[in-house]
Amino acid sequence: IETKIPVQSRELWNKHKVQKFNTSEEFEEKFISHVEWTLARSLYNCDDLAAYQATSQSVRDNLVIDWNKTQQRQTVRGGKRVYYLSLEFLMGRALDNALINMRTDTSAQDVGKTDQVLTKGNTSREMIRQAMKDLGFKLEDILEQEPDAALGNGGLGRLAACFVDSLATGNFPAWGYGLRYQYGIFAQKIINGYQVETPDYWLNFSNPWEIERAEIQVPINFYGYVDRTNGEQSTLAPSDWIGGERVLAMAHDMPIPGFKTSTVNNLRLWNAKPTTEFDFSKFNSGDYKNSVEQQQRAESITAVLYPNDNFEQGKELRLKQQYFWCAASLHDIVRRFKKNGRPWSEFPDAIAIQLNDTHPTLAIVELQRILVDLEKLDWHLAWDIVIKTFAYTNHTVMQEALEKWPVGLLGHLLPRHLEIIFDINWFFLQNVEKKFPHDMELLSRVSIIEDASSDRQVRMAFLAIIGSHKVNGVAELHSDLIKTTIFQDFVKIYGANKFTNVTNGITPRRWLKQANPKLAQLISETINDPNDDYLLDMSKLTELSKYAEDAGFQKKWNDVKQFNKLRLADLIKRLNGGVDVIDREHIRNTLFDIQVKRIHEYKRQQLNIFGVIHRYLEMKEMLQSGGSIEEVANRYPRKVSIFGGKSAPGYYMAKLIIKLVNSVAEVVNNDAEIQDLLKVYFIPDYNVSKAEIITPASDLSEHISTAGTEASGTSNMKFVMNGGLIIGTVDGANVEITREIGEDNIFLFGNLSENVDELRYNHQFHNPELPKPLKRVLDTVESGAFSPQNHHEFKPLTDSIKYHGDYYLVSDDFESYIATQDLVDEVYHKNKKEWLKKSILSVANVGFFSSDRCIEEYAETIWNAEPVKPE
Ligand code: CR1
Repeated sequence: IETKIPVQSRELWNKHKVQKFNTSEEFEEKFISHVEWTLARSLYNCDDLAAYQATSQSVRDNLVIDWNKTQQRQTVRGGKRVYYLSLEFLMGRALDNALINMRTDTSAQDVGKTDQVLTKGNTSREMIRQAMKDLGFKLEDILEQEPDAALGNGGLGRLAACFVDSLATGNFPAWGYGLRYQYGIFAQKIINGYQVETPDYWLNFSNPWEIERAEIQVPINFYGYVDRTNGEQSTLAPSDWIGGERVLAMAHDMPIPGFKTSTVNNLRLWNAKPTTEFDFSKFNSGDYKNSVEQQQRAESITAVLYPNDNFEQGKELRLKQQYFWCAASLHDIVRRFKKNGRPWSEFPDAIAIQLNDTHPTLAIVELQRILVDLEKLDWHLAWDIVIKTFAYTNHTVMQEALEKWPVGLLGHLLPRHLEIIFDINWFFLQNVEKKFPHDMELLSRVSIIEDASSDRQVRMAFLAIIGSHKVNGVAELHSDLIKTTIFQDFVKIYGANKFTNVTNGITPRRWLKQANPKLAQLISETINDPNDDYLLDMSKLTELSKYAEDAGFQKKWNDVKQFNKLRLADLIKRLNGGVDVIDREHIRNTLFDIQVKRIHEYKRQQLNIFGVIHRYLEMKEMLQSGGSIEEVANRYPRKVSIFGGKSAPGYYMAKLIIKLVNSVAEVVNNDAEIQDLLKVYFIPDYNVSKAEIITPASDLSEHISTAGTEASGTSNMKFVMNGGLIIGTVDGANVEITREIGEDNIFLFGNLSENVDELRYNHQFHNPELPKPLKRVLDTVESGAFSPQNHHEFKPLTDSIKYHGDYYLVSDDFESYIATQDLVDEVYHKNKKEWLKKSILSVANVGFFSSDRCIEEYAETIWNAEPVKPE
């Protein structure tokens, strides 16, 4: 590798080579020097926050050493690099994860000899817990100081976070590229039962996990015009884009440690800042203040994450974010490639770029622009390189989430890119015309430019398909659906091989080892895997099947669950102002029924809460008709129904669902007659770190989307990995979960996706009668039982089912849902052994859903990339 240090000086460099800390003593020394030098504090004013900062800085120092070595190794070996472009990375906290993943240079046996505290394959974490204790701190309290890096909305962003973990663990030379938003997803407060958004200024206390790369600043242009005064008329020829506004993209790097490997990869996040250039001609002296203000505007580009999940708003600033990020990332990728001096034709052998949904589709256009306008490649040679480089993952079939940008807006912001898009479209339509002559309908259906008479729009998904060599969905059902619905015509044009499936996965390091240390310990003891190798090879979990019916093992298994339920009960008490919601005495016989995810009509939290209301009404009716509380408890045994999740700030119906849950909680939780047999609680501000407490505590979790609407879901996998059972529809990855763990171990209900169209049609034209139990629920809601001040409060919710076509088919699935909930009660309360057996078998067979498997599939079938392993 190149260096400017003369040969005779290198010895000195090597003599003073930095070292990782390997023992607790070395860690303590580091910690204290960071307290003193980095934080300018001391023994006398080091609080938990300072201790968190100093610990993180120390751990980061270790990671940086491996980070540097990893980058050098990857450069020297020159394998294919993978770039994962995602507008969202929902990372959560970094410290605990780093402690689990981090390697020190001392092997377990060496440390053992010097009497260090060591347990089961978790060297650095246990070592640091002890060292922190010796220094006067409690590791758990220190970890709590870290704010979540919440740079994402939901599943799509968390998937990207799991992927970077698995990429590093699998030793792939892979970087993530994203934006460094100053404000992540808003913090959710619940006031009078309603969601209120407050800003998440997560960088408040500075972020020890980021390395500011002040030297990496990429100029990014917007607006302006295209110049072809060199006599060229064709838009296919190299053209000059004279930008009208310029900002700088500055890199911030986050080290991503792999598990049980010294590979540390990079997550590069871009921050927008003003340029230091100054256009004197535009400003006379009097305009000085205005010109500074205009420069200041640059920062707004990366100020805030758009808080929508599965919904696109079409705002100009969002398009600016997308281009800013694509242009900066591609500039960086191309610069790195050019250092090798390889010919352009080898670009796709050196680089694979994965597009996480259509948000980075402009990267396709930007690469074409770089190759044609700046590198002067022939249009068609360039386009061939582009297609071979990119691949696109689709994450949704929901119409309102499919990105389209008005031609006018795109052309104003990015005039040259619009020309290129038109040319891409022209060549594409030529080919279609050749293959299917005179099929005008087809041409207009597949055109990148949607030609609605009033405003023309650029269809980003079509552009992404045309500019990629592979397109994948995120679960089998979803990948089949995109081929038969939204992308049907493209299957006809390209053939089915361009379309493939990679079922989503989750990282077992965070979602099992970190979130559920008790279960992880029980597993490693039981399958005799003291070094936690199962976290890399999840097929080892099948060993657990042997003990599925073993009474002694079942007891241990159940004890872990009870521990985790108590942990959640504590969290809920804290969030509830110190007042307990859950009766701890009966916690062993209380079914924890949890639905946590973004609030969305398609995810059907309304179905869940209507089910709760139904249960409550049934209980009340039994009592009123003379039943005893014992009889009620026998029919409707103890249950706590837990909700959590954020609504998009502008999503009225979702916000109303939150209010309904809280209003029902108010009534049910205060009804002395039912004696704590039913409780309802909405956990405010659901996020990654709360998910780590919530997920291990579920007995049952709900994944009940209208069939065909949830592309995959990933929390379903997390709950199963933690021994929770699922009630769910035949949708997304529920289908493969059923296949893997066995249909006896999951509670499926509801209509199938192939019947959805017919059912919707039926609602539209025949207005079918509501099932009786649902009618009673809706009548009760409309009577004001949960909104005594305002009987009409929830009318939009009941109306959408009664009068507006029940688009999400709540009425069609309601009876099947409550019947299945009865079955759940039956097994949980009358046959606990059976329940525990199901729980154990679920975990035993969950291995397929490790994101490591997922990344291997991408590497093999889409990227053609290989690991670069440390020696
Ligand atoms: C889907 O709704 C899926 C994640 C990750 C979401 C969810 O079912 O698990 O993606 N889609 O693949 C999305 O955010 C924009 O689309």
